[in-house]
Amino acid sequence: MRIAVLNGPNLNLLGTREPEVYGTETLAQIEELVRATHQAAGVSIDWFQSNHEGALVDAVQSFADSADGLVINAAALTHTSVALRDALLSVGIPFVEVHLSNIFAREEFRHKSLLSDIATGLVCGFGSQSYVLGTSALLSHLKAK
Ligand code: CA2
Repeated sequence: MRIAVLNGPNLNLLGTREPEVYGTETLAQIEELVRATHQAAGVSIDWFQSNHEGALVDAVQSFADSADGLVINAAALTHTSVALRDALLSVGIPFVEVHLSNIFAREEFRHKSLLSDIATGLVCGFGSQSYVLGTSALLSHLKAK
């Protein structure tokens, strides 16, 4: 099984600022946690982060024929990006939306996601565990198919 985990703008800053909202772990530490979680099962994981919308669209397209599923924390693009939504629709592979914070308990503009209604599922509010839960749920979903 091969999955890709895609991360959007500013997530490269994790662990350096706003620890009260996003925790103290860096994105590299979250990547290690996710890799360690699925290592024994022999899951292949591609990990990607970009601050650029087009680069994320390119990444989604690039995994169309090579990944069984995607996990995506699109960060602020979650709330704005029709391009990312269209890319995810066009590749047609299952994806799980994840967020560190509970987007529904924050400012109103974060309550709307352009991705949730086309996602297989959504995990938010559990910090780095959102990634562990999201990747685990995606793998269970893919195995059951
Ligand atoms: O909770 C999440 O995972 C978010 O996707 C994070 C995004 C935010 O725009 C979404 O509404 C919810 C923000 C990512 C920015 O990450 C930072 C990390 C450290 C310091 C500053 C920003």
